[in-house]
Amino acid sequence: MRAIISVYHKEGVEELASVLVNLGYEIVSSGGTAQYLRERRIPVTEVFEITGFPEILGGRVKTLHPAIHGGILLRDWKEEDVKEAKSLGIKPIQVVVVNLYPFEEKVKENLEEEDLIEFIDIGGPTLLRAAAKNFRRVVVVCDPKDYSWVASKLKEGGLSLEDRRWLALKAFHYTAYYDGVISQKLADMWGVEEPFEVSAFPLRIVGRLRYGENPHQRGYLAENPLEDLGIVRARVLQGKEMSFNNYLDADSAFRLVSEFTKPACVIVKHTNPCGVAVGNDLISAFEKALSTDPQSAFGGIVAFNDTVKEKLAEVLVERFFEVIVAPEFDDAAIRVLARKKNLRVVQALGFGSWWDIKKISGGFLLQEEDRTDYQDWQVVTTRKPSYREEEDLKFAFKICKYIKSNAVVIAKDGMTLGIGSGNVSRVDSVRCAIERALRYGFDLKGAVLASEAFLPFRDNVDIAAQVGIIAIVQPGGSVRDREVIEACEEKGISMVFTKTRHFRH
Ligand code: 93A
Repeated sequence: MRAIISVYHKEGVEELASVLVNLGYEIVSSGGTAQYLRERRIPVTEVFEITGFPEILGGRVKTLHPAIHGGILLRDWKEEDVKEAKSLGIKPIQVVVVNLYPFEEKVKENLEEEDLIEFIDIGGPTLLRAAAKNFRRVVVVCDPKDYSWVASKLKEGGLSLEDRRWLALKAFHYTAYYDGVISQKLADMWGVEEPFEVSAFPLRIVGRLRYGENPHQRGYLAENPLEDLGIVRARVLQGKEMSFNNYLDADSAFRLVSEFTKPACVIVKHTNPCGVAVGNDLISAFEKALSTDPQSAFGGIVAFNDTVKEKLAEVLVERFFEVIVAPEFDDAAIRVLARKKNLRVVQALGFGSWWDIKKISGGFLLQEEDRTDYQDWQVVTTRKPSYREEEDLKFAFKICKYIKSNAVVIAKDGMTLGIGSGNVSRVDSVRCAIERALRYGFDLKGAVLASEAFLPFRDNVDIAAQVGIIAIVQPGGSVRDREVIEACEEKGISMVFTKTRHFRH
């Protein structure tokens, strides 16, 4: 039995090597590793003794030889392979232990290009990839953290197929990451502007945008191979080129509108909804959503959850919008919308993402998507909301999920009357929502209010009561819940706790 060990970082390898020797393995190593092990009295065969070839080109070619790679890649369940190997004197290798030249660490040392390039490992990844490819027979170890459990499994009689597969996946991941770093650093060094760095992540660039969020930022469109739907794959049926912000807003609008089963319309500006409504049909939903805040809706992104038809299209072309997004448009509607040449018409094909990824400096934050059904709603006041109020509470709370915190939604009869978004204090969001609603002449008597996170003080309730709000939904969970509930009791307001909050940062 043979094990090849060729490691740049040598710590910990001595123990693994001695376990292998005790189990009867012949250890084959490249120069430095062989010397390290020999100094620790572990018997080693040097690669050149097997290949009959010295390390050449100053170490650039050490292990790249058929005697090594044939030994790793041969399929012992295939007669031809076994025969061929035998006739050429190639012995099978069962274990491959490699860690690569530390390219990434060397980047930090600001080496000259010529010196840095020497830290691009060629033979190491080849050993790892060959061993990982032949996971059915070969154990590949690329991470010193795995030495000890691999050693104990070997002592216990060997690694399971599942273990070998896991190690193979890790090796492929390691070499992919390694090459990603090289590509990125060389691109930086050579001033190549394409974002090759994304090759290190599960993204595929599919388009270059005119610019990013602002004209001085480059912008690209990338697909996530883990998702085969979503706004990236939507069909742009007509209009000006979609911009970075158009994509962002269309995504937000379409996700929110898709939450409703009744005909619904969402109008979004800068990723925040500024009007949301459900109605008997899409036209009434649109008119209600628009009336929430017609001023903010100007130049907005409008989303529907059903087919856009001719009559609705006629209404839409009377105003200025950037994007209309819907699951379908009938032919007559498309003809009407075509009158507005610049208007982007986007057919969204749904979405299937389970992960939300946010970029922070130096990395990413990943989270599951914010999905939940509110099974835990609990009325905490003497006054119970009526059926209609309950419907509005659910409607308003759903919308909160898509609003940048702090989010406050005032609604009545399936439409938003006022939305407070992105304020850094909750009571400011309450005030904002009320002010907007009053500005457009809405009577808030009998309206409901939703807050995406708990109301920390009773002032929110007092202000809401002044304008006639009758029911409030919020997650609850503040140390002052009692004080807030008491304020509701005093004012005759119903309050519902959801126990689920919807921060959106
Ligand atoms: O220069 S290489 O790309 N050429 C090779 O054929 C080769 N084989 C193994 N580098 C190669 N290695 C790498 O050498 C291994 O990945 C490991 O990092 C290192 C171990 O060298 P040594 O045993 O001489 O310290």
